[in-house]
Amino acid sequence: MDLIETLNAIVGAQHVLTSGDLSAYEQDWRKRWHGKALAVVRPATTQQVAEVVKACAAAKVSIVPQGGNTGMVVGSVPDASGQQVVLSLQRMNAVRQIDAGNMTVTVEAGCILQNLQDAAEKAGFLFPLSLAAEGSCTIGGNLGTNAGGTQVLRYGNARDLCLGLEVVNAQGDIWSGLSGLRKDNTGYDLRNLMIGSEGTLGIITAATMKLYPLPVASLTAWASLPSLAHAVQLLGLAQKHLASGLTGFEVMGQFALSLVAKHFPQQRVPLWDSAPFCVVLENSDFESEAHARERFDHLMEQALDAGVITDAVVAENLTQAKALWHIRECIPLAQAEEGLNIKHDISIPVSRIPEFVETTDALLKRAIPGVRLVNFGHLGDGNLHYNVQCPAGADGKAFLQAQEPGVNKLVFDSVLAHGGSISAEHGIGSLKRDELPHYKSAVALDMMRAVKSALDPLGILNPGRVL
Ligand code: FAD
Ligand code: 2HG
Ligand code: ZN
Repeated sequence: MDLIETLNAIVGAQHVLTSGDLSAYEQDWRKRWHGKALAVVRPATTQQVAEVVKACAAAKVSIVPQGGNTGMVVGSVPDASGQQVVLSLQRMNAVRQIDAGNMTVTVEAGCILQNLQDAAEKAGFLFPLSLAAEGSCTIGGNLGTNAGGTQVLRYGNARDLCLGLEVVNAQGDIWSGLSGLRKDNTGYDLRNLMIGSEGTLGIITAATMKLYPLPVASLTAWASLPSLAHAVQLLGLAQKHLASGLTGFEVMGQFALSLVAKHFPQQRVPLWDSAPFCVVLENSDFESEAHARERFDHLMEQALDAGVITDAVVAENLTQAKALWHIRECIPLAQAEEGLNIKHDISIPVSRIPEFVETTDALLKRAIPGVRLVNFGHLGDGNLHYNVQCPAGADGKAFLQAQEPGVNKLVFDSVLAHGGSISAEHGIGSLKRDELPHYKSAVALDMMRAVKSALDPLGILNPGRVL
């Protein structure tokens, strides 16, 4: 039997896609890469995933695990050879169990993040991982990339929310590690090795994740600020006044907001044209709405009096709060509408972010007259999206071709000089693979290669990604 026939026998021929329009599986979200798959295989059970891996290993055919295909670093699409199998987890989307007493949920890898949030809420809990792609990204992809998003400041990233995994390894064996344990010191931490490995060490088929109490009230405010340094000051004030009630703190540069105003005019972006930066912040309260409002109003008054912010609006109700967050979440979409751009998802100590931006902006503007800089992101986590858009009227594709390597070197060298990391939450994929050796120590890379060859000696799991 050839491989396709074997795969048909395992998952059913209707779930082995080899013809028709497969672009949803073969092209990345940003449309930067168009690959060609030997087949897209859609198993329904962990057992089927294991059999698919065994069949591919026997045929020496490599596998690209895929969830919602919303990744930002070209990690979930096949190469152009037409020889890789895309293993889509989308049909494995069940919420298997909610353990209310243990405050955990066990969920299959293909479950869409928003569906998991909804299931948790229905059971009276909060599942806090939250990102703009939550309507289509999956929990398997979130763990594969160790996704961050807008609540990391309070609840941590995908890794921090995970207690256990079920994984099919490169040999096609199933590791059942779906523990809901908060403590387990029985040797090497395989769970943490898998999380963030971008499909290169194993295929996550299910996970046990932490749940939290739902806050009684959540308030959102939007403030304008004279500079990024003032945003860092506001963060300090908010942490002091709200403590663990501060559940979100996002910064947005004026040009980033102007793109939302331009491409989504139906959204009314507050205060953007009056200041170089705006911040959206969230206060979650476990006492009452009145308590939340009192603390929030006090914070805003203090910030205004101290000249840290120039103006502010506090959402009156949930609809207004959602509208404010929606503006922030629209920035990547508005940037995509504006055209191709060079993305940098960087991590810098919060205290050094203003200096990083000032220095790097100046270097880029000198190197590329007219360049447009899109700054926004998770300031509370020291995670900035520092994206470079071509000069107005220039062709995005030609700009990328001519400038991408030079721009990356300039930005990443500056990140290194400011004690940062070239990937905060999106991962390495194939987009940043060749940059990694310049910014990660040779010793660390050697250890990573040793892990990869020990767990996947044939190199069949997502080759060419990360390493
Ligand atoms: P995919 O894109 O399908 O895969 C991503 C990687 O994980 C690939 O390497 C893939 O091989 C691997 N993978 C997928 N499933 C599995 C599995 N079951 N087992 C092992 N490996 C697997 N990311 C953030 O961190 N924070 C944000 O705020 C954020 N905002 C975004 C906003 C928009 C509009 C978009 C389009 C993307 C955003 N992202 C963000 C990036 C992306 O949504 C995340 O990386 C997300 O975690 C990817 O999930 P996915 O299911 O789409 O994974
Ligand atoms: C976000 O925070 C995402 O919105 C996407 O991580 C970032 O588009 C980007 O650069
Ligand atoms: Zn982000």
